[in-house]
Amino acid sequence: MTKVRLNISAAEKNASAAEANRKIFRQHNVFVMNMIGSPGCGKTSILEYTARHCRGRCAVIVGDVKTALDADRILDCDVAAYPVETGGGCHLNAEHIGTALQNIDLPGIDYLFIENVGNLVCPSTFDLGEDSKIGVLSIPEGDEKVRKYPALFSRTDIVFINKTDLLPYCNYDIAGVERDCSAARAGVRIFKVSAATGEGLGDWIAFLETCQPGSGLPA
Ligand SMILES: Nc1nc2c(ncn2[C@@H]2O[C@H](COP(=O)(O)OP(=O)(O)OP(=O)(O)O)[C@@H](O)[C@H]2O)c(=O)[nH]1
Ligand SMILES: [Mg+2]
Repeated sequence: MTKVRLNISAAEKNASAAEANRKIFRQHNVFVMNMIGSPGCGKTSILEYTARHCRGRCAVIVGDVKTALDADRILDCDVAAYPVETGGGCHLNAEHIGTALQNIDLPGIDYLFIENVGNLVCPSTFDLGEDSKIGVLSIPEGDEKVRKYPALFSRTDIVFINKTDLLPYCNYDIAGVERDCSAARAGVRIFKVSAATGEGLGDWIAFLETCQPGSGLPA
């Protein structure tokens, strides 16, 4: 007797949609980064700076529970932005990305940035088909977040420590956070930045230029 399995788990469904996305990204030689951090840590602000730099070579998918406010901020930078409203969902999944891809001019871009829903937990374990996950921390959140949210920071190739302009007003052990990031993921690249002043973002852009589509992060 042949058994036919009628239902697949949500995890299996996501894994196969992520694999399909990855295939499309490889086909078009697009480098894809999935940005994850708390609500308000500065994801859109960093992406506005990045988008202005990569104008004409990038697109941004912006996930939010409700509204297209952040996607509009990217559009104001003259860069293609695709809002995904999860309608209550606390993270993007690979199917959201697959649907958004149908509208994106992939042959015309080198970089695709994904801003996930503001959350340090749920987006961590959902593969979207990306090349790299980016974690975003910000100074006023407190300096223990990397230790508290290991599922995310064990998967991030790149971490931003944002809002460095607020360091004088917060008791934040930035060297300790850098050590925590490296302990959570060996070889992680850390960028200490202020999206408000632009401090540190030049180093990020220089690094981004070395990320060749299709060949992953530089060694
Ligand atoms: N002082 C300071 N404020 C910043 C910095 N970066 C962002 N902000 C402010 O922080 C607030 C949130 O920034 P966003 O870029 O919207 O943060 P986000 O992570 O995209 O937020 P969600 O999409 O809601 O999760 C805004 O008022 C920004 O102006 C920074 O480097 N320094
Ligand atoms: Mg945002």
